[in-house]
Amino acid sequence: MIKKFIFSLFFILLLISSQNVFANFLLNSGFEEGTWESVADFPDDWTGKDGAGEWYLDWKNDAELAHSGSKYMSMGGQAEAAAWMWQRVTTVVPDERVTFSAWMKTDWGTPTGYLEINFKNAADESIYDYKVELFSEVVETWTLYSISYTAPAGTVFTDFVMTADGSGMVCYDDVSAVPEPGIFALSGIAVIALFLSKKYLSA
Ligand SMILES: [Ca+2]
Repeated sequence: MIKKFIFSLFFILLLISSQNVFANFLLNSGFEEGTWESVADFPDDWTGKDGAGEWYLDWKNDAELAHSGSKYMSMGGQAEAAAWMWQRVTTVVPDERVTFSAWMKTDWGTPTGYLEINFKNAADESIYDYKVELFSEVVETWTLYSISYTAPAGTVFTDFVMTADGSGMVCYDDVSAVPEPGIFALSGIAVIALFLSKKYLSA
């Protein structure tokens, strides 16, 4: 019976973990999809500030240098120029805590790298912009950075933003935005476990 209980619990946990609760909100999170002919092209599903000038958003294609696959983003510029790109999702709900992560390093120079979660209302106005400076120095190897914040009341749109400024370029690859398993999900698992333990252990 114990065996059966453990099997059932395992199956339920598997079922829960396969649901949206733990899924990445972001599409094309490794920047591999899209038509690439030069660094001036742009990966599918992302929007960015791009154009001529002292700042750059380069979609690089080099399997030796990418964190995964062959493509990654390199952004920043000269002097205090800033560059950023983002993906908007509508799947984050108020009171949900989300973690935004990215593998980052510097391409050249000593730029400042940021991750930012901009929570917006139905009118596309920012309710709260959580922007965190992660480094302002040379980062030679791919390093995983994460920030977490709880979506405020009224959140309808959530923009997950990668930003770089200062002097130099920051590389980004394999980004993710995942909800933390909330109290509701955890208590659900506890209730199921209790139910199964009563059912099987008392049998
Ligand atoms: Ca990649």
